[in-house]
Formats: sequence, structure tokens, C-alpha cells
Amino acid sequence: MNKMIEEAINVLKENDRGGYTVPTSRLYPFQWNWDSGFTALGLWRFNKWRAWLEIISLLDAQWENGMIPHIVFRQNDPDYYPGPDIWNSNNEPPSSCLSQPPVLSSVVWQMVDKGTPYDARKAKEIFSRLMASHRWFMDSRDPVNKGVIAAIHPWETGRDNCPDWDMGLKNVEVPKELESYARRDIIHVDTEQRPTKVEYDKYMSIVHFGKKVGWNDNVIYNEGPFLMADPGIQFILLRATKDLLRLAHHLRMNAALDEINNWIEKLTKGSAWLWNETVGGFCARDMRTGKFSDGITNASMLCFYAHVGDNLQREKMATHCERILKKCKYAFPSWDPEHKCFNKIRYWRGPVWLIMNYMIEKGLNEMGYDKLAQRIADDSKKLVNTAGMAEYFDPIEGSPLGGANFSWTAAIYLEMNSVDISKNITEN
Ligand code: 9WN
Repeated sequence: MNKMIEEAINVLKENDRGGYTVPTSRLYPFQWNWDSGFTALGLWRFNKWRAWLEIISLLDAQWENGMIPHIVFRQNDPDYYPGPDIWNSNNEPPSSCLSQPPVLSSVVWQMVDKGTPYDARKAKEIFSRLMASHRWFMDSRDPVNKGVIAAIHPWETGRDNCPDWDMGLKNVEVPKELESYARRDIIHVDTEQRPTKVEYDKYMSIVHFGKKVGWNDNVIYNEGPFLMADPGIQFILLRATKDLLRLAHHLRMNAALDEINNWIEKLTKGSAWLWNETVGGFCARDMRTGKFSDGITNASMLCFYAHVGDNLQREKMATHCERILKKCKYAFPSWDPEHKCFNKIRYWRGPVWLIMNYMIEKGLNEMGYDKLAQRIADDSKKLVNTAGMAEYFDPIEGSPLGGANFSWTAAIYLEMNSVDISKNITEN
């Protein structure tokens, strides 16, 4: 077996905490929502029941209202801030109180589509849970029926410090009564590669507000300090809803079809609201002011993955893609390298993330942009082959950034190499 593939499998095994996988040790010592989704894809390549357990353990933390929280805390751990005592979710297992990009239904569909009757049986067991999580997004993050999903916190988008959120964070006031706190992330990772203190103060201020209003989704939507539309969440949810429809057909869950079709129709219409004519691309947008962000990101590129936009819009997005690829040695940066806010090492302000590459590549392939897709697949593999399973990578130098031995990078590496070594599992 290729050495890197072996290493990727080892990373996933080493980050296994018994039924769930941490993104990496120390820096992120809990279970994260979309990390577990992508991790399941990688696990499935060599151990199917363990992949399903990853999903089932995440769903174990699903709230009664359908929300799948962004972090599940099964124990306290001083290595991460903010931990369970700060969120104070008051449920079992303790969790954070907001969500993350909903990749789960797409992951499940892929496992069923490529899998065996065993996979279909497991999917059937959790189908109603998936429905509930989609319903929660539609009801709680779009209570006005606009077809546009709101993110109430940059953490919900999973692209925490992307310049997309600068405009929304500007309006977030840091309350005098905000408890003082000590960050832990910068003990593990170079400060230059992480969000700034000003950003962290704002992140904690939004948490402070959420706690004050008992995490009431309606109050947060109408009065919360931050409310932005994210092409990432919007397109990932739309794609996941389309995959949920495929799953429903496959499992003959006919009673669910109308509801899912309605969601698809609504989200497709709503996606048009994210088209920024000035930039000629899909961009993040402030829900309260209607003001657009002016940068093309790796999340903008997910329009292909969601199959949204008319022909002209797609051509414009493909042109942006080509232009950006010419500026970077390694695809695909999290922020436009020609924009003044680009920073090649600071987290979501420039670096490459393999999970985003995976979705962009899939979308480009499906929409017939084979060459662009190939470039992204090749660069992704090259990055891991030379820099290892890093959390993220410098798009210009190719160097590893953030945490090392990272679960979702390892998982996507296995996925992109179409590893099928399920027969070898007993030997390992
Ligand atoms: C906050 C775990 C998570 C990812 C996010 C990424 C980062 C957390 C943090 O790590 O966010 O959720 O503390 O920086 O931005 O996408 O899920 O890997």
C-alpha cells in the first residue's frame, strides 16, 4: 500500500476516541460536526461500520429541535476554549449551541450509492434524523421563507475568519460584561495562522448574546448581533437536500418527497440572492443590510457542487476559477489572491482546505469543467504528498499550516484516491 495512504489511515485511527473522531489531538479535542461528516467518508473506505458509528455518534448529540450542534463535548478538556462550561447547553451530551455546514446527507447518500444493502439499512435507521436536521435549517435559519439560509455566527459557516464576515463582525459590539477569557488555540498554533484577538472577542460576544436569550433561534434571527448569508452553507445545504431526495427515492421514503422537493425549490430560488453583479460571482451577503462581500472564495465555487446559476453565471464563475488558479501554485485558496485582504497563511483568509477542494472538484466535474477539476484534484494530492495531513495549506508555497495529523485531510486524501481496502481491515 502507498505510504501516504497508510499514513492517512493511521491518522484516522489515532484520532479515534472510541466511536467518534477528533479533528486532531490537543488543538480540537472534541467531536466537530462537518469534520465528522468528511471523516466518515474516509473511514468508510477501510471500515464501514466505523464510518456509520461516526455518523450515529454525531447524531446522538442532535437537539430535540433537529439541530446538529457544531461541537459535541463528551468530556471537558482544558486544551480548548470555549468548552462545555462556557456554552452551557444544558443537554446530554453537552454541546455547542449553533450548527455547521450540513454535509451529512451528502455523505450518507454517497455511502449508500456506492455501498451495499448494509449501508442502505444503516441509512434507513437515521433517515428521520436527517430530515429533522434539514427541517431545522429551513425553519430556524430561514423563518421568513426567503430561501436564504442565515448564519448566526462565523463558527456556523465553518470558515471562521474569512474576510466575508468582516462586515458582519463590524456591527458586533463587545459588551462590558463579557467575561475575560484565555484562548487556547494560540498555544498550539502560530498566532499568525489563527484569527485575531479582535475577532475572538466578537466571536465570544455573539456567544454571550445567544446565552442571554437562551439560544432562542427566533430572537437570534431577528435581534442577534450577526446575521449573514453564506454561499458555503447555502450551496452545501442545497446539494445535501438534493442528495437527501436521491436517498429518499432509493429507500422508498415516499412520504418525505414533497417536503424535500419544496426545500429544493425554495433554496434554488434563494440562491439567486447571493449573486453579486459587481463582482460577477456568488458572494456572502449581510442579511440585515443586503450589503455584499466583494471577494470570491472557495465557498463561492460551491455553486457548481449545488448546480445553481444560469449558463452565463457559471461561465463567469469558471472564469474566476481560471484566473485564481493562475495566481496560485496550489488550488483552491479560501480567498481571492488578487483581493487586498488575501493572506496566504491566516486560516480562512487565503489558505487551501482539502474538504473544500473535494466539493469544488466534484461540482466542476459534474458540470463539465474537467480540466479545472483535474487541476484541483492534482494539487490536493500533491499538497498532502509533500506537506502531509495538515489542517490547511499555503496556496503559494504549499507548506503545511494549522494542526498536523488532521482527520478530514486524511479522510479526503483517501476519498480522492478512491482507496478501497475494506478487505485489508482485519490485517490492521
Ligand atoms: C471553531 C474543527 C473546526 C472546523 C472549522 C474550523 C475550526 C473551530 C476553531 O476547526 O473551527 O469551530 O476553534 O477554530 O474553522 O471549520 O470544523 O476542525
